[in-house]
Amino acid sequence: MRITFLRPNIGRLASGPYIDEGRMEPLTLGVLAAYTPPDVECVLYDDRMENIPFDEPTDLAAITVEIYNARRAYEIAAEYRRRGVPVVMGGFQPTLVPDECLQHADAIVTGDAETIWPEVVSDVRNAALKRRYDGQTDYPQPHAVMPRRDLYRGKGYLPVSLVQFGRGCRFACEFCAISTFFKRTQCVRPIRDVVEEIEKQDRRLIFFVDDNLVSDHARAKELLRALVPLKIRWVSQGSIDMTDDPELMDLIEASGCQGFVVGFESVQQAGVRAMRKACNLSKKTAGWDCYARQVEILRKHHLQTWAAFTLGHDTDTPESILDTLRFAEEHKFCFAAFNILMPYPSTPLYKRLAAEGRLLWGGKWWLHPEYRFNYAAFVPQNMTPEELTDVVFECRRRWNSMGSIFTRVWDFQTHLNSIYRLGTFLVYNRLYASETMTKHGMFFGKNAHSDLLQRGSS
Ligand code: B12
Ligand code: SF4
Repeated sequence: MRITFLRPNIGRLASGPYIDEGRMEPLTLGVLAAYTPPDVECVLYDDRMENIPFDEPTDLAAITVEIYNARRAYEIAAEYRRRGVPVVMGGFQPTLVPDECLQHADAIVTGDAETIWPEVVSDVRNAALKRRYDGQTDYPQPHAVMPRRDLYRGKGYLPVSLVQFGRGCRFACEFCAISTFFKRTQCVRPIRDVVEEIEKQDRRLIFFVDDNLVSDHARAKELLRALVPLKIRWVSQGSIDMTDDPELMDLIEASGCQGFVVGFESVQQAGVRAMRKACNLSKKTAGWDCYARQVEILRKHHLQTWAAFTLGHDTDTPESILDTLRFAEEHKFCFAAFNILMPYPSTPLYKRLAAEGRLLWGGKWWLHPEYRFNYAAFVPQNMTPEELTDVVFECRRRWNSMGSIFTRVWDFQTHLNSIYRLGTFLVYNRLYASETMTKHGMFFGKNAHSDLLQRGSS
């Protein structure tokens, strides 16, 4: 028996195909392959940079689907199903929008799949595949199973190993798909499993793909203490309330952290309150200092912060969005993501905007043939959708200019603290700047004329 694991690309540029130059190893598929019975042959194709050999014989196409690659995933599924190969989909889209995915797949798996995946494979073997499987695990990668990293070889991924400590987050930000998917909880692996996995790595640079590594400070500290002797460098995602805990910050630095993706989201206190981002409203700061105290603590620990913003909240105006750019430049962050606020299905934000009649693109922007990456997908309160798209693009354009990169590098606490950090700043700023500008306005899917929206909404 053979299973073909697939990671779909997002889409295509107006001028031709899009190849993701900053692609990372698809940990999801390496984990699934590891839970596949050993007598099954596993092959992996990554649509982000290689052609999928649809005619190669296989017994099952297993596709990981998130909202941005859903359109392309459905095209890939159609190719396999036309050839009589059953298709199973799993990931965020099948979990949060199951009915839509069921129209394009023979079966879906919702939630975490490690425990249920062997049953799916067995059902395929016995030609008894069910339509829906609801997965659940107490924690990621149970029984210390290690991802099949051999499947990544020769595919040109960035030289960083993806590892997970946990999944989920305890906060409840209005717009967040994580909070909806994991129901405001975080589950973590036994620390000895994480340490063992890192020790088996050739690489010393680790990306913990956790949604919020510091969701639970006490658990995070246990992990960090175990990381100190490993002498690795690592990056992850984390909420800014980490800066309220000096012991945690010391351990973060001592264990080799290079920086976090931090969701600042907005520079307006009213906006942060309205989106219910509790972790950004520090009780230790008297009044609103616009993260000044927290950023200083991150800098003191030499962290190269990737600041993430969601722009277009009801409190935002074009001017307040440009203030976000000024804030990011003033603090000389290493990287920044100026994201338009996106209504992800099943989130409280999506439901509210739908109830207020403010969703664009028929409410299914991810399927619309004319929707383009980084365009507004709802009617903002204080500007037109076009103005929102334009002002966010303006932030990206200015942030990624050579002038901005040159100005931001001058921070001896962070980017100029070591040759390694300077290298990170220069190499990845160039890469991300080029990727960000290339991807802007790309179309979803590969085929301009497929009628997925009609089918998706029927
Ligand atoms: C790491 C990561 C990235 C990395 C890329 C990783 C890579 N290999 O290329 C980076 C930082 C580059 C990135 C980029 C983006 N990401 Co991202 N990313 C993640 C993150 C944090 C972890 C993914 C991961 O590896 N998890 C570990 C694996 C083991 O878990 P898993 O993927 O959930 O898979 C399990 C189950 O879901 C299920 N499953 C998943 N697929 C399948 C398939 C089958 C067949 C089966 C049976 C089961 C199954 O089984 C697995 C084991 O239990 C997720 C959040 C998350 N918790 O998953 C967001 C997430 C997937 N990303 C998201 C987004 C929006 C993006 C971007 C679009 C951001 C942007 N605006 O540019 C981009 C572009 C993504 C793209 N399509 O190319 C969203 C998607 C939202 C949604 N509703 O779908 C998520 C959920 C984060 C969020 N805050 O909402 N991302
Ligand atoms: S802190 Fe981050 S991961 Fe947690 S709910 Fe808010 S946006 Fe989502």
